Amino acid sequence: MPAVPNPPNTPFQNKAPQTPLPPLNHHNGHAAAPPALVALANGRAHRPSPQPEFVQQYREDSGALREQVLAGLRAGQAAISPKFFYDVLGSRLFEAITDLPEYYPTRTEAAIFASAAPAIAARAGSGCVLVDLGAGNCEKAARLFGSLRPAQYVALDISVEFLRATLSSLQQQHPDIPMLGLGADLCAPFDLPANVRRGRRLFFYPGSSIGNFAPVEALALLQRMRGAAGRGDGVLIGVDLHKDEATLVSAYDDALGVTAAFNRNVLRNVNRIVGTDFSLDDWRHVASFDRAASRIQMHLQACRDVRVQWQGGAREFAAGERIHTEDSYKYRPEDFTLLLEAAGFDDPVYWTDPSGWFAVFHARG
Ligand code: AVI
Repeated sequence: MPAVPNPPNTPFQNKAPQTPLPPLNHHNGHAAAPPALVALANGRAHRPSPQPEFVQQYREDSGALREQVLAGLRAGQAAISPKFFYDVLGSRLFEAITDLPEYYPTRTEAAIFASAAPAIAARAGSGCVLVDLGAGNCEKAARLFGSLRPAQYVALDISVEFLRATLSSLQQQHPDIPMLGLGADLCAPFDLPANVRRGRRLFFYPGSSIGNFAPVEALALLQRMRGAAGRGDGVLIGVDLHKDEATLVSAYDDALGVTAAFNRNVLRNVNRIVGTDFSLDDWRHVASFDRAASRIQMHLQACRDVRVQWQGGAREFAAGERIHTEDSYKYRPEDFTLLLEAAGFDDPVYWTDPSGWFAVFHARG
């Protein structure tokens, strides 16, 4: 896919004058110099603030997206891919989920990063190119900047539009770290553009997003990371661990109903994308734990007989029938270790919390 880089930064951006000029003053018999010139000459020039670069590699094919949704709706077991959760409202609802008392993964992972940061930096080494594959609001990576001191921060999302505001304000807080927003699809082979600096790379995939892939797909994703990683590179991945069923189910079926809203919102997004006529009142949120597969499953269940129509088609759902919307796999540490090794990574280690609910893995390329 062709890269569409933003206009590059101007060559003089961020550069201080190379030879300091003698200080100017206003009492030398000449007319007073303009303040900006005085400031420049005194080495106090107002520098333009650094800006992140943005590259959009992924090109959305709206026809293919529509076909993908309709194929899922027509299937025997109807399904909608979890990628359709994340429209603007869905992304906000997800952020709200991460604040819920029942949703332990985000705060548990943050506590692990906080306590293990020196050990992570000791293994991964500072001064790497930090490639954040699950950037979202970039908060998790930003908390590691102090210990990792990255030579460049690359934030990846399907659309750079989701990254623009966050990355621009992060860049103001960390003017010394060059930043790149990359619009790319994790499910396609990694083809990092030339804007990603050479040097040791650390692929960062926090938040247990790897759990939203079935294990064979997770293996394929890890293999893509391995393919992009050279000697000395590494991966740092957040993984939600297997635990008691009640804790797991309440994390995905909270008392306030935020996860239910997040799940049902996918129907609004599908109505927008393919022109279906889902009525949200007809559907209720269901979260259950499939012990054999070690995964939380989310469904939308029809509250009554429902007919859903779109241009050129329709589907009847009987009361109680379900649409599958998400799996969230929960690993045992030894199983995720095997997955990393099967993908070709070496020397995997992990850090966990005192309850053993979540793990952060590091492995070498
Ligand atoms: C993004 N992902 C890791 C979340 C999870 O826990 O599987 C998505 C989510 N779905 C419901 N709550 C959170």
